[in-house]
Amino acid sequence: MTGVFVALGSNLDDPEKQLDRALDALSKLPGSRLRAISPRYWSPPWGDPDQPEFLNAVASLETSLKPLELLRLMQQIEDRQGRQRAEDRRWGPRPIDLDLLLYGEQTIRQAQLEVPHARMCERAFVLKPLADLAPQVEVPGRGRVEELLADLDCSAMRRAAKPDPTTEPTR
Ligand code: A4P
Ligand code: MG
Repeated sequence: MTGVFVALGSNLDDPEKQLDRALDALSKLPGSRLRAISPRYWSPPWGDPDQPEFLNAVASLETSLKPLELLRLMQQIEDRQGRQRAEDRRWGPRPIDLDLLLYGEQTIRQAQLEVPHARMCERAFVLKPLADLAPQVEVPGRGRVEELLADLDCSAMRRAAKPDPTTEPTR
């Protein structure tokens, strides 16, 4: 089994429910176990300002799936939740976005999959919930999560009222 971290983001069609649904689907992935879920945070849209705020969280899993198998199943979850892939609008609104942040300590550079996720270290809405779960974890080639987060501005992020994290932090 390999420890992996998945980022969840939603800004359409009831984001709280979208995250609930995606987390339920992640908990049912074959050969995998959902270990922990971070608190959720609201933040202004990054990259493309003309859209609603996002709700973000990070999930920690253990899996025996290979990286590309896991990515394919994550994309199935996005498709089931009505994700439309607008080719003309990068960083646009979506009911659910699942990004594979870290897959063990591996670095993967393939056409369909880049791990660590290419933009994760510039994004407080990714690093903050990741640091809630795993502050000491190393982003290969970049440094420890809590140190990377210290360089980012988290002032626009608001912790969602509910739900509280369901499990203990993992290291
Ligand atoms: N891909 C490569 N590496 C990965 C990976 N590690 N995880 C490929 C997931 N996918 C990966 O993804 C495009 C392609 O990336 C996939 O076909 C896959 O093979 P996508 O999900 O179809 O497209 P996307 O998500 O629109 O593109 P992108 O550039 O990944 O968008 P982002 O970076 O996810 O940005 N602001 C806030 N506050 N919170 C957000 O969550 N999200 C976005 C979306 C913009 N602004 C945001 C937020
Ligand atoms: Mg994505």
